This record gives sequence, C-alpha cells and structure tokens, in this order.
Amino acid sequence: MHVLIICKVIDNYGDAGFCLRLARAIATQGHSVTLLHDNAAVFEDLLEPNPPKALDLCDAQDAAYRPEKLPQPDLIIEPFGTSAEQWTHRHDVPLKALFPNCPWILLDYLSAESWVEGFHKSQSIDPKTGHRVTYFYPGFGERTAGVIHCDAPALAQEPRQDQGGRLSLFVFCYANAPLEELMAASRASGDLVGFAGAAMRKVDLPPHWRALPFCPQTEFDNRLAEHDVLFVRGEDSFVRAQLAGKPLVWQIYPTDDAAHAVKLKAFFDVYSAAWAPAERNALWRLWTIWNRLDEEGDLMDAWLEVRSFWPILHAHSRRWRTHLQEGPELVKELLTWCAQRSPTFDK
Ligand code: TRH
Repeated sequence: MHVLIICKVIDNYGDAGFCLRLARAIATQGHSVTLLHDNAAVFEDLLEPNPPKALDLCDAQDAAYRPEKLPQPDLIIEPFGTSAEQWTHRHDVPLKALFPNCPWILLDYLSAESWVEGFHKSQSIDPKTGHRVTYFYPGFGERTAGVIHCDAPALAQEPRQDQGGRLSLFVFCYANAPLEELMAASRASGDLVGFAGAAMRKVDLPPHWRALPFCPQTEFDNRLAEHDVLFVRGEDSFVRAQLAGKPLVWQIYPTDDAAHAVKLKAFFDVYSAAWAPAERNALWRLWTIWNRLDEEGDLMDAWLEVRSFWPILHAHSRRWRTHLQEGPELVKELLTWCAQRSPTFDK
C-alpha cells in the first residue's frame, strides 16, 4: 500500500513530530509513504541519519513540487486537519482533484474527552471539493483510534535506583512553565534535571540542571528512559512518556479559549482513575501549578509531596503503559480501516 501523509507544520515540533512518527511506523510495516510537508528545517532536526527507504519526505514549499508527480496513494492521511484552515496555500485541493476516490482520513488531535468516541470514524463532505473525508480520533478508550504504540520501547526490567536516592527529572516544556520554581524545588530535593530544548529559550541553568541537546526523534525514547520523572508537553512527547512507563507531568499546549484545561483534566481523570486519593491529589496539584492553572500553588511543596509517592506513581505508570498497549493501536487502526473499507464509502 502507498500512503500519503499531509503535514502542515504550525509551530513547535509536534505536528511534524507526530507525522514523522506515523510515517516511519507505516513505512516499517511493509508499506511506502510520502510525507508531504511545508517545513524542511523542522524535519531536519527530527529525522534520523538513515530513515526507512520506504519513507519519502516531500517539501510542498519546494519550487520543484508538483502534486501530479506524487505517486498514486491508496490512503491519504491528514493529521490535525489543517488543510482547510492553516495552509498558506491549500495543498489538499489539487490532491482531492488528482485522487478523487482515494480514502481520505482527517486525524484529529489526541484527547481523553468522552465526546471523542462518538465522533471517531464519522464522515463529512468537504464543502469546497465535495470530497468525502473520514475522521479518526486518537484516544485512550476502546472506541477510539488509540495511540501509536507499535514502536513502543522495551522497558527496563527494574526501575533504576540512584545510589544516593536522587531522582533524575526530564524537562521539556513551553516558555510559560514555572521553570525557576522547579529549579529551586529540584535543588531542595537534591535531584538532577535534564533540560530539553534549552536552545529554544535562553535560560541560565543551575549546576544540577544540564542542557540536553536536541536529538533525532528515534533517540527520544531512550532520552526519556534515562530519567525517573518526565515533564513533557504537547502530544507526541506526552504519549512517549506514557509508553516509557514513568511518572509524568504534562504541560498541555495552551489555547486562548482555555480548552486546554478541560483536556488536561479529562486525561488526568482517566489516567489516575484507579489511584488512591492521596497520590492522585498530589500529582494533580503539581500538574495544575506546572500548567499555571493554579497561580497560588507552591511548586516546591507540590514537588516534594509527589516525590514522596514516586515508587507508587512508578508502579501506576507501568500499569498505564500496559493499558495503552492492550488498547487500540493507531497505525493498525488506520491500515485495517483502509484495507476493510466498505465500497459504500464511495457513494
Ligand atoms: O513541540 P510540541 O509542543 O508540539 C506541539 C504539540 O504537538 C501540540 O499538540 C500542537 O498543537 C503544537 O505543537 C502545534 O510537543 P510534542 O508534541 O511533544 O512534539 C515534540 C516532538 O519533538 C516529539 O515528536 C519529540 C520530538 N523531539 C525530538 O525528537 N528530540 C528532542 O530532543 C526533543 C526535545 C523533542
């Protein structure tokens, strides 16, 4: 099967990061993939030295780009459905004209909100082109498209134990995170911190913090596995932290309409549903302070309390990883849907 993935890079690394992970996973399962994008620089940062031969990156901004030169796809996937709103030029329109009968999936952002299950695999007609599209919703429940976990890393058998009882924190955050408060809290607890993305923002790091240079995406899982508590953000690093089986603090991509707060709580409620109130309340308190949803909260106090629950939270995190792996797998859901497509889809 040949799959065309359309990636509009909005900002940060997440759109490109998710699309590259999806493309690589499909390309390593015996299919060929064209990843059409509009930001070569971001992909240069993310791409490993030897990507799969079945994966072809195509820059729509390149003067030589001609949609008619693209190989005939058996499936077109448009993550984050951005062609309608955010391309400077709607690259989807010529593709819908070139490939009118090709199944077209609009893959939405990941959410744990309950409404997602009711919309998964719904369809609509593109008002501009009359093209039928099918919505896939990633998620954490049986009736969603799940998450990409076919490439989940193997887990170390036993959690690492630092001789001095210190924890190692991984921090990958947005500019509005209360970084200085975490520096003080980690100093008070005697922990070490690996700070990813230091180059993305100029900040003086204290001695117990070290800058982690940007690594290719294929090494990112190893980077997470080297740490005990993972402060992650966005969507892809958030999912990879869950698959790492480590306690995580998620800084969600902030939106002006505060919808991010609803999404954050929706996930936390599902993630911590089986926990005792003490550890659940402790971690939620840290999450709300880290996401600046509680401006009065004392991050040091919250961190020290969460830290005291680390062994319990680590056990919960490994169980959550197992839950994800037993749930739907996004690549498998996409390819199975395409292979089983009912002829009625064309009507
Ligand atoms: O960069 P992000 O904040 O991306 C965000 C989110 O995707 C968000 O949903 C979206 O709306 C917004 O972009 C526009 O965080 P995210 O999703 O974790 O993507 C980061 C990617 O970068 C991920 O694939 C991991 C990868 N990465 C590396 O490969 N190497 C690195 O060293 C680092 C720090 C990240």
